[in-house]
Amino acid sequence: MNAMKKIFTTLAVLLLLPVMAQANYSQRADVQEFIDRMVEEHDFDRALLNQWVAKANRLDDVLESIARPAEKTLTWAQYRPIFLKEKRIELGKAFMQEHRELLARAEKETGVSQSIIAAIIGVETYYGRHKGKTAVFDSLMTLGFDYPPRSRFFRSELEHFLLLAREVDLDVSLIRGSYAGAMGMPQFISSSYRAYAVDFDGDGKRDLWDSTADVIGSVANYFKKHGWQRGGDVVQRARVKQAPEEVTRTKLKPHTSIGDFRKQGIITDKAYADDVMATLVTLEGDKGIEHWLGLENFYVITRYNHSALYAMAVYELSRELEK
Ligand SMILES: [Ca+2]
Repeated sequence: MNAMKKIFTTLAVLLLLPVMAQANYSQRADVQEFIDRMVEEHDFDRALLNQWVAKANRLDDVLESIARPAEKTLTWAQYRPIFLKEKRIELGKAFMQEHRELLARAEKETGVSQSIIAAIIGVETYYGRHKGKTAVFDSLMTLGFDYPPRSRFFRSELEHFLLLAREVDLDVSLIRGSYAGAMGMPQFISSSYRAYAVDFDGDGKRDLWDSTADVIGSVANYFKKHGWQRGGDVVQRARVKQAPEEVTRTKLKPHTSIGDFRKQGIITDKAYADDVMATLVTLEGDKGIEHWLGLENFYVITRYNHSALYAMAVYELSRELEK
């Protein structure tokens, strides 16, 4: 009797496993409300939405990743070597050489430096080599409906993703990307893809997977639309006569004039007009604390990824690519 019971229990567990992998999103009232809205506001087919949702998986590794992004857990000394490796620099120089005409045209039209465009693509996906393996629909369902701290944002991205799929003809169930739903060579999230991607090779499609031209044009357009200043600096190393009273978290947006920083004993070798705005960037480097002044273009890079470390990595890689 006990043996039989054990067999039945084992069988029940085996049968339940596939069910447990499914999240049963279809049964949930908040998911049904979302479907109602997609049908009413955007004229989606309810049966099709229900089909997708019924097959959606809850991805626990996505929930783990979102809770500890590298930018929030690493110091500059730990973060920098990930992106400033010899191989990434070498491949970046080859990328710039191969696509020099497209990069030159993008810079001419938008003012965004060629090396910054290449560095972004290098940091995001190793120049298109690592575009992400997570099913975007599953990750956005998971984050939209099982991650309360940012459910509003990710439900909105899910809405954009479905609209994008309709606009540029993507298969919702096949598209893969990062754990947070970033896609293609430049890792655009759905709302950015819809708002900033451009058709730079003129074939009538905005393809951020297979058209390097569209990718280069779209990254440049993203920066232009976020206020990139042609020829403007990103950051300058600063010397600090007396250490600031407290090391505060870096504010990404320039908030203090260079003149006021000078009065506080924070100076750069390069001379700027007193009224140029900057932000103090304090980093834990491998040789101790580093101080930098971030200018407007530093802030623009953080519109791509809201992190001072990210902007510094893109900047330093871009400098290497110019050598
Ligand atoms: Ca195109």
